[in-house]
Amino acid sequence: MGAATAWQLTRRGHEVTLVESYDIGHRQGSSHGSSRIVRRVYDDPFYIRLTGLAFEQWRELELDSGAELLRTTGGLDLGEKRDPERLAGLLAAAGVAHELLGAEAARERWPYVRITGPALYHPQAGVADADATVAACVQRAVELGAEVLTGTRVVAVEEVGGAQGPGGVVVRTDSGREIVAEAVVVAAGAWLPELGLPVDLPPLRVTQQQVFHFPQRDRSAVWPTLIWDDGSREIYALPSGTDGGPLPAVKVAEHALGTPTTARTRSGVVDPASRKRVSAFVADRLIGLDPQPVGEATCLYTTTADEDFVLDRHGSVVVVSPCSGHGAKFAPLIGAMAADLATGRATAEPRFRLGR
Ligand code: PYC
Repeated sequence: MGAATAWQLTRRGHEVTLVESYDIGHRQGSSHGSSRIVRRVYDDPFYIRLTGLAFEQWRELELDSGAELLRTTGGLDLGEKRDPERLAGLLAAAGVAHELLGAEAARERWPYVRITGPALYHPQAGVADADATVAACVQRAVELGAEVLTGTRVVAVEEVGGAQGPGGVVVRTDSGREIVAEAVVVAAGAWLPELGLPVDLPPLRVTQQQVFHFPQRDRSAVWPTLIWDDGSREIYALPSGTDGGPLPAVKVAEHALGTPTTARTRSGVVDPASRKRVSAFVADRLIGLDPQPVGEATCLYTTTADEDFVLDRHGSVVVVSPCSGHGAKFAPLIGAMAADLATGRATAEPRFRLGR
């Protein structure tokens, strides 16, 4: 989200300094890896509309950077609790192309998935390469004049003239460098509570999550993205990209059931119980995959009580990106919204306010 904001601000002609504690592409947060789901389906018209705006921004980023960041695969929504029929109604109301299939027709079309109920398919879904997206945003921001300070930790953010004034901020870093700016955009995800910002944050739950990569039995099969919620578990799956190794693989994970932690103390060790549950799901439902994972990784979710994002401005501080595990698909759009807040072009969307 920080890289996307830097890209959006520099292309509008603003002077930007990007400060990163680690290196670009590090694995200490929520943005690493080669695959994230992009989709139109949500059980909420507000987010369905936002996904449409996000796809427009993805196209702009691909055009501007010349990088291919999205791969269209189509997406399936399955399971009683996910309720494909209800979701189809919401997509129809929003004018989003989709098909609702019965179990038999769906099994015929995707024989490598054991589908036993209605299936919602929408063709616009696909996979974003998260690592390539961060790299493209940073590269374009640098080409457009941004300065990038990596390996540089922010130790304090101080409002000039207090939180009420439009006085700007001083950002102090562990290298001794101080950056004076009209506004600072803090997109620190799980690290946000650690920063001691002069802002009241809402309650945030940081969890360590894990993902697993399973090899495809049929290397030529084109897998859609999948979200499957049968009431007992919510599983998502998507083509792995390069993280799955040299042969085609599918990334599968549990959306909920992460381990509560903090950015500083997380173990980075995969929960074996999650590996067992996900492998059992693969053996039972994703029958076109070998249920023995060939790769795995951990990452962090930072989740608000209502699972909406935080994207708001307090004084000269713009807070972005507790994204509750569903923000990646919006990255270039969130960058644009953060840029609007930082430059005073817009006020916060009520659902994304700090004090909602
Ligand atoms: O928002 O599509 C999503 C998603 C999938 C896994 C985590 N978030």
